[in-house]
Amino acid sequence: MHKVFHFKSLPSTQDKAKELYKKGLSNIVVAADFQTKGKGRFNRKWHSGKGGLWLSIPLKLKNKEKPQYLTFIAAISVVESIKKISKLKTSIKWPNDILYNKKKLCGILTKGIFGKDSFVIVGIGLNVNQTKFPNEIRNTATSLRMIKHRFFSIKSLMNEIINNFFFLYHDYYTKNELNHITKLWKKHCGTIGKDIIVVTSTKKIYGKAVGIDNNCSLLLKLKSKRIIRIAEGDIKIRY
Ligand code: BT5
Repeated sequence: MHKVFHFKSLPSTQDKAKELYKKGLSNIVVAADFQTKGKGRFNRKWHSGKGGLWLSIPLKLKNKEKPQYLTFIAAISVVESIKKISKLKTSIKWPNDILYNKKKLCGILTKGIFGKDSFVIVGIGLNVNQTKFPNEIRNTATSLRMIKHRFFSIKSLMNEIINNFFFLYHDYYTKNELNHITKLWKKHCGTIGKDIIVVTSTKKIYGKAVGIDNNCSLLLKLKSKRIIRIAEGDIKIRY
C-alpha cells in the first residue's frame, strides 16, 4: 500500500518526492493543493494554482525497465479515472498530454534521476476545478469544471488515478508486460493516424503518426514514405 503525503503548498511536488525518496521513503505519493514552481518538460513552467490536482510518485528504477512506459501508464490512469468520475472521453496526445477538444487538461512529467540508486519521479498535473487560467495558456488549457460546469472532488480523482496507476505498475510494468500497456495506451491515443508536425528547437518535421515502437517513440511517416522515430519533443496535430 502507498502513503499519500499531502501539503497545502509546495514549490513542486517533484522536488518534495525526490527529497522524501532520498530519505528512504518508498511507496509514497506527494500531493499539494498548489505549487509555486510547478515544472513542465524542458524546464518549462507548469501553472499550478488552487483547484488542480498536482502529484508526484517516486519509484525505484530497475535495470531493464523503460521509464517512458511510466508516462504511458500515468496517461492511461488519468484518462480512465476521468472517464469513470466525469464520464468524459479524453484522449492522449503523444508523449505526455491529455486533451479534451484539442485543449490540454493534463500534463505528465517523468523524470529519471540516475546514479548508484537510480529512480524516477512521475508527476501528474490535472486541471480540475480552475475556472480561469493565466493569459499564456488561456486558449490552450481547460479544466474538468470548465467542460462539465460542475465541481469535482480532487480527492476522489486522486484516489482513482493512484489506484489505477499502481495497478498498471504492479500488474503489467513490473512484470514486463509492456505490450499490454501499449495496447491500452493506443486505445486512448488521439495522435496515431493524424498528420502532425514535430517541433524541435531547430526544425519542423511534417509527417503522419503511424505508430509507437517498443521504446514508446513515435513512428512518423514522411512524405517520402520513409518512417523515422521521434524519441522526445513536441508535436502539433494538424486537424
Ligand atoms: C508537461 O510539460 O505537460 C508536464 C506537466 C507536469 C506537471 C506536474 S504537476 C505535479 C508535478 N510537479 C511539478 O512540478 N510538475 C508535475 P510540457 O509538455 O513541457 O508542457 C508545459 C506547457 O504546458 C507550458 O509551456 C504551457 O504552455 C502549458 N501549461 C502550463 N501549465 C498548464 C496547465 N495548468 N494546464 C495546461 N497547460 C499548461
